[in-house]
Amino acid sequence: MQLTKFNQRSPYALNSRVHHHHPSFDKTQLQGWQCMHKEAEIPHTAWEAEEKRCLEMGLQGADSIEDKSIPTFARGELPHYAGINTFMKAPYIENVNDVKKYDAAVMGVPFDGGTTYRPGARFGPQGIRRISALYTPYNYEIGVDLREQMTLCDIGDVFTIPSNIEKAFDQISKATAHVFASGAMPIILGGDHSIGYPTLRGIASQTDKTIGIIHFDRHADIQEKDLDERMHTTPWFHATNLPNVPATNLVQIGIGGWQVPRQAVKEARKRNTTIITMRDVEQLGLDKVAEMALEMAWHKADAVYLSFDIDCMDAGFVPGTGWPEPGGFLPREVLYMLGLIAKEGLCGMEVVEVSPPYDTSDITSLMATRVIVDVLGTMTAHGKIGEHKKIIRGWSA
Ligand SMILES: [Mn+2]
Repeated sequence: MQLTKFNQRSPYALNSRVHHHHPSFDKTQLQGWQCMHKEAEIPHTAWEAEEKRCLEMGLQGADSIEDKSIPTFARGELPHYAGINTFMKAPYIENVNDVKKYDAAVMGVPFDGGTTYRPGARFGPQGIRRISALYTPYNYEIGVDLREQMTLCDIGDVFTIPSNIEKAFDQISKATAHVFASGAMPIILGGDHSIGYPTLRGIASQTDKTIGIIHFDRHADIQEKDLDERMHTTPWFHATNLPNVPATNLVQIGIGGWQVPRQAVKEARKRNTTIITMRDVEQLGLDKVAEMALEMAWHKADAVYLSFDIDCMDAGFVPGTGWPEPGGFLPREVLYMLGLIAKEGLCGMEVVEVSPPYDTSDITSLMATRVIVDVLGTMTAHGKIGEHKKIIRGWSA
């Protein structure tokens, strides 16, 4: 081997490499090592059942196919570019009465009649479902396989009324109440943020217990009306008027920038919600902010609902949204914080303001998918799936 003068001096040259045998170095301390070994403990039972079902329904593959688990017609998870997409190719519950058989149900709310700037969030559920097919149900770092450890279905979309906000709200509340009362945790794909009121109204109608809200957003969304209607800038005014959804349990994280209307600030002040800005997040750190948010949302509450506006992330990461605002969260910051919040349990969640017509390379829809699967993964890892059932009025398992 010929070494030039240059690479003899280079730290990358073979001769100059110094091996620092640090006495405290221990590769088993790496999360990477621990996760590698944890995977061995997760069963493959549900996967094997799916493979079997796919062969039965999709015909054994052609003779030349060496992998005998491959059917002729794509069924189930594989391949990720094929098939009819429900959320993560979860079973489609055509009969909504079957939803009770599942731990969690994805429900689309294709409504953007509450949008005051860019429309398009009515296509959010379709956009999110399409890119969600990219994912496997296993997560290396969380150490869970959703297919093996919980049951998820896709109940399809609510029949929303595009030109009538109040009728759409009534449909959304009825649908959310149905899913929640069945025992399945509602996972709601928006839709614009106006749906935050009817989704909570649906859940709150099925319990006598108190619900707190953790709300990720750049916008406060708590004024009474906007453009003379209950638009996507208003959900928390109306939700926190519900008797069992106190405003003092509303924690709003990431608020700031130039799109926070003064009437919203006035209302937040009057109702004593908790607003945490990006500056607060920078100064206090992610762990402390999550701890504070949990403390306030859960204060004398029996359950917490997560309302996640995709625009809480910096506009550069989420081009496909209704009201983009620079200066928000980085994806890995928000995903880390969601993990801290989800491990205490949630009674439902929504991801709103994904507008696929403005999206680029499905990046915004992919972020929304990621938010949902990280929450489900964390709840599964911490034994919180199904815990919300105890607040359902008249629930007996
Ligand atoms: Mn927003």
